Amino acid sequence: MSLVKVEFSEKVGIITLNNTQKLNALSAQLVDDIIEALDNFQKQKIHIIILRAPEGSKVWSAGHDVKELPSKMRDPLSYYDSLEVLLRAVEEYPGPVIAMVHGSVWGGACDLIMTCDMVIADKTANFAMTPAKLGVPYNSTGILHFMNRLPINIAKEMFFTAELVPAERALNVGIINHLVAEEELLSFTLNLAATISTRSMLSIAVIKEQFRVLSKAYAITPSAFERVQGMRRKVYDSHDYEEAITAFLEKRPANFKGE
Ligand code: KFV
Repeated sequence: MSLVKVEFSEKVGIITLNNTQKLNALSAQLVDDIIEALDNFQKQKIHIIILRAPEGSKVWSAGHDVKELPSKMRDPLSYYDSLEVLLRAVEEYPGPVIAMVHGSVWGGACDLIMTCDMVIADKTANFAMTPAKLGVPYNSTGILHFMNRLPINIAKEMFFTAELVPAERALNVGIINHLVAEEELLSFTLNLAATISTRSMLSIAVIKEQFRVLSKAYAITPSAFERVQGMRRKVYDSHDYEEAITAFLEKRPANFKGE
């Protein structure tokens, strides 16, 4: 059974993450279902996608499925990890992908909404970037998503504290485009999609691709890349990584040692 619900009109497709029992944690299966929905919409030439959770969800998505993170000694966010595959599918969709957010957004799901082209939210929305709570060495493409979207001090605060950023502040710092009343969340998002749908989709698809290519146009030497990978490895080989994942599964705070 699919973990997403799909609906569409002429140019707008809606994908609802529909695994609320698991707080829409981004498991490999949920990710596969989102990607399949995107592929089908692309074949049907649906130009604009809205990504949402079911109405009234307290949690929009709990982020990467922690139970699917490797236990130790393996990069938890490698190129083919399900979250990474999803982020690329959203970035490469040849039309706008709009995140419509009611409820809290955690970790990898926060990266997902930052990868969407726009974010519309109501006052229940809040956003936490939690790898430091789980001892996870975040990957460089993920860091870049935040650098490209937010002032660096705000991105660092999110990563270092792992605390929820409430909706009003998320608007002020640029995480979200529009903060709207709860009862207007869907109509506002559909209106925005309707406006975009009157524009040239060819032009928008090319501009979106330009933003994607140019926002990643950073040069890095092979040795710098290998150094970063080596530093990340120290983290996923560490006591702290193993301890934090175990602590999450045992529903207790992690006891970090910094090694
Ligand atoms: N992965 C797997 N299972 C999860 C999960 C997750 N991310 N988040 C919650 N669950 C499970 C949880 O273990 C429990 O399962 C059920 O969902 C309800 O969660 O088998 P169980 O015991 O029923 P509760 O009881 O924790 O729900 P609640 O008290 O309402 O709290 C909700 C929330 C979201 C505050 C809490 O579940 C939470 O803190 N979840 C983790 C959020 C998080 O830190 N996500 C980031 C994951 S790591 C990540 O995305 C990445 C990429 N990274 O680098 O770190």
